[in-house]
Amino acid sequence: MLDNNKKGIELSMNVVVIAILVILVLIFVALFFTGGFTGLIAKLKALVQGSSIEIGVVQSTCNGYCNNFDLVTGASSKETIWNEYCDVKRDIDLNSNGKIDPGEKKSCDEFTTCGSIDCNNPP
Ligand SMILES: [Ca+2]
Repeated sequence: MLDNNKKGIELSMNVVVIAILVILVLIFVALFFTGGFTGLIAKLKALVQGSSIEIGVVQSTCNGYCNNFDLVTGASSKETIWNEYCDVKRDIDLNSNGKIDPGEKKSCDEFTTCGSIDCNNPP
């Protein structure tokens, strides 16, 4: 009696696992045909590489540098932040097509404003 119950539970577990797999496959097929696949790959790549191409995320990174510039003391720290803000080109998916097109590499000062960092004046 108890054994029968156990088998029933194992069976329904299998059904649940298979159902989840089928749903995943369907999602992949749907993405493939809607062209969302390339976007997804680009996003996964960005996730793995630790760099984001979402403009909102890059913006908050840049704003973080902006806020930290006034907080840090020491010339070398200020210089590092200045470089990150003014010099480093970041991948930003401006037209949200999931990949970096020509002209979508920008430094922070090209798409955010920062009162405390003057890119014409290195520290
Ligand atoms: Ca793009």
